Amino acid sequence: MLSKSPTEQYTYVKNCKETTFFSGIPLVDLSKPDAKSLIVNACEEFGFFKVINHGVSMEAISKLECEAMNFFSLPLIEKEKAGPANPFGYGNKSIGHNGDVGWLEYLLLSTNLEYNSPTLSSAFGQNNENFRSVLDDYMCGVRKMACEILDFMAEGMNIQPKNVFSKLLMDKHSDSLFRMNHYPACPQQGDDENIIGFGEHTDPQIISLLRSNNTSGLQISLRDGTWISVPPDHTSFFINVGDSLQVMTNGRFRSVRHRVVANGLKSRLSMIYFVGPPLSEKIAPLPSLMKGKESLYKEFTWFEYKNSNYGSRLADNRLGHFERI
Ligand code: GA4
Repeated sequence: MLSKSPTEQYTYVKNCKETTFFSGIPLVDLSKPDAKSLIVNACEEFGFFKVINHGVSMEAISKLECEAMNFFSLPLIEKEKAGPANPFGYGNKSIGHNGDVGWLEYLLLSTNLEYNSPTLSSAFGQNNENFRSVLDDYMCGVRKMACEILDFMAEGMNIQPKNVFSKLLMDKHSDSLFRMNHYPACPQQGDDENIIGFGEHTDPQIISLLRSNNTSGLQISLRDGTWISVPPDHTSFFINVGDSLQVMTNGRFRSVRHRVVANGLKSRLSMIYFVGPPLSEKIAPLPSLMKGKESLYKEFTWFEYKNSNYGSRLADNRLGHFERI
């Protein structure tokens, strides 16, 4: 159960009837020769796509899902031993440091497991070694898929070398994160309004790779601002373009605004790998994509992005600081 406090202010969104499942989400089969061009088109139009034949074994996925559910089923007092999520650990309802609240609990981790706090390990008790190895297996599989997708993006845009993006993930200083979100079923869900599980935002990183159980809730915003619901699919991964990739492609790829609404009947569990660059990496449009075009952004390091956005609210436009007017 989530802990409750009377002062909590959840956000609600209108449960518009048009927000039925959208059938037009781009689907990419990574084993097919058209994967590169489909990925580029999807990133330009939606900043979002679904991937099948991703190479991550269902066994690795199920084992981690099982570990996560065991953790989230613990009494709150036990889970809180792994908190707060500052910067890494267990968090409950509160997101970031500026008053954002959602109907969820979560674990936020560095993909570099040494950077996580000892309290996190202790929360997994004697099972810690098993948790680590299950998490490692899953992250290895997802990292491999992420590399393949990032190389396909570069090849699809004729950028050389093809590892321009994937080298940032392979760098030992890559500032990548892993997040497991648990959204309990929300009995207070109204007929006309939905409680927000995770408020609308864009991801700051390069790409994010999300896998969830079969519970709905994820919504993305289209170019015209319409919100559409993503049909859940526990066998596939969903890929988001983040702010950093929008900048590196000088706006050609779109960092997708997305959110999660709570489900009245079923709990949702999602696991997201956020591919981040090293802190010292300069984020700027790639010269090969400029061809005489003006850069839409001032150059910044990933550290500067994080630093200037530490105080932001979830829904803020974090690239605003770096846009050229
Ligand atoms: C959104 C994407 C990832 O979940 C995250 C989030 C981070 C956090 O939960 O601490 C942030 C949010 C996210 C962007 C703005 C700041 C930082 C909460 C928040 C209000 C882990 C990330 O990297 O950026």
